Amino acid sequence: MSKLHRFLLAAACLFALPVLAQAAPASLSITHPWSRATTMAGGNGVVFLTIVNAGTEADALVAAASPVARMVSLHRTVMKDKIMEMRPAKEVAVPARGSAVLKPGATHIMLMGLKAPLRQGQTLPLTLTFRKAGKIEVQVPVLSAGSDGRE
Ligand SMILES: [Cu+2]
Repeated sequence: MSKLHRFLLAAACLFALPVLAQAAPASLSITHPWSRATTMAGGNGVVFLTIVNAGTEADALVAAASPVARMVSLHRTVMKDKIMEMRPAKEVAVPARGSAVLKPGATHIMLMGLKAPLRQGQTLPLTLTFRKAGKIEVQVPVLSAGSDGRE
């Protein structure tokens, strides 16, 4: 192999990498992410969003992380004796050619132990980990404390 060939191969690899990285998570997209403002540091925050799967294979959200909280958990809300309770969810299923809606009163992402209060108007970075699609980064707008997500 000539020196020129080696150089061309190396150059081709350099250019090929970003293209591959973009092509991987194409079937999943995140729409309408939002969070609510909080009043105190050390409290908990919540994130809602919709995961749309345009692909023909089912996937699942298995973890979430954000630098704004000490721990991030997947939660679901259940009614027990007419009282709303939150339970950890191992994963959130995303059906093939379907979607998973995380919304108030149902499945949500809990930001446990906020390092600073979430302020209306800021955005927080969130990394979602899917079993098949891997990691997807989302920027989550923080709405008012009492928001229902429609503002
Ligand atoms: Cu919760």
